[in-house]
Amino acid sequence: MNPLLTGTVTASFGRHFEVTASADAPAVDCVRRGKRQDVACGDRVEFRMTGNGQGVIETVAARQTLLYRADAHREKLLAANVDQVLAVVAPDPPYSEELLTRCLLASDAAGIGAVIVLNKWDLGAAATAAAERLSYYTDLGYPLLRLSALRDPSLLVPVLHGHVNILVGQSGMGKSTLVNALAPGARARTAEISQALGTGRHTTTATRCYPLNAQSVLIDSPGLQEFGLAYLRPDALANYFREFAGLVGQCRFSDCRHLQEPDCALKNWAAGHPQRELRLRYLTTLQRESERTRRS
Ligand SMILES: Nc1nc2c(ncn2[C@@H]2O[C@H](COP(=O)(O)OP(=O)(O)OP(=O)(O)O)[C@@H](O)[C@H]2O)c(=O)[nH]1
Ligand SMILES: [Mg+2]
Ligand SMILES: [Zn+2]
Repeated sequence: MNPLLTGTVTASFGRHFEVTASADAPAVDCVRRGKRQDVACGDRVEFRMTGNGQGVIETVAARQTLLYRADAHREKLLAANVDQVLAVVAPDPPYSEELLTRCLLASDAAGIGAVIVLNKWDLGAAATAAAERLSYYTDLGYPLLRLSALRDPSLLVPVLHGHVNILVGQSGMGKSTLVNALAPGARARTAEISQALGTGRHTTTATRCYPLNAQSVLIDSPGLQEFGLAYLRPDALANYFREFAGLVGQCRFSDCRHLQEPDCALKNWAAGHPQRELRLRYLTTLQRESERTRRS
């Protein structure tokens, strides 16, 4: 049997992984031993070369962080050992505030710092309107960067420095365009949204690490349409909504689900404020999803 080697997963294509042993070694195309689905881009692994110049991943090292999503049926790992999430949104195509909320919750739950990147700042009034709505999130403490990947992404350079960063967001937000603008030598495929959606496929199909410099990495990921958080317990969810966390113990009923109960501190606080009410609806939607998963 070939010897065990150590390396880092530098790209993940569903069931195939690119493993890189060192900066000057060629990446090895690996599969996971036993077809287990427990490997993510950014994982440190032990692998063996197999006869045909390919490899098999034998073990996955303990992780510092894991960003993942899960619905009732399965888990999807986004990336391991990342320490900063860039939640990328844009005015066109319009971003989903619910998806953004879910992405921020996943980051908070994983103990990973999140920054909101409003891309396509060159789009004028629509971009300004998006920034106004996003001020709700800056009030919660999430940093917001407004920039144009096409014109000038340099605001991101100091933010990325010293971190393992992942770009997360819907298709068409400009994640790969940012990679191409920021990572030396990167040539990630990008496409018009009409093209991407017209074929029913997202432009980026793999999660891939791009080195920025000796201290920093930028990971590109395929556009998301949904972000299941079934792993967050129903009664713990409110604690991940930064504006609701401090109100949780103040409802009249200690087991309040913040739906129809009287004297609900969350509902009272949100009443008459559309964006707060929207966030409360996301919370109750997530609670229902999580409860359903636990019953099934
Ligand atoms: N006007 C404008 N268009 C941009 C900007 N950044 C990206 N785009 C365009 O948006 C489209 C989508 O960009 P991509 O980088 O492919 O988007 P993506 O987020 O990687 O999409 P997926 O890989 O499908 O998840 C392309 O046509 C880009 O040229 C920007 O700052 N301003
Ligand atoms: Mg892309
Ligand atoms: Zn309540």
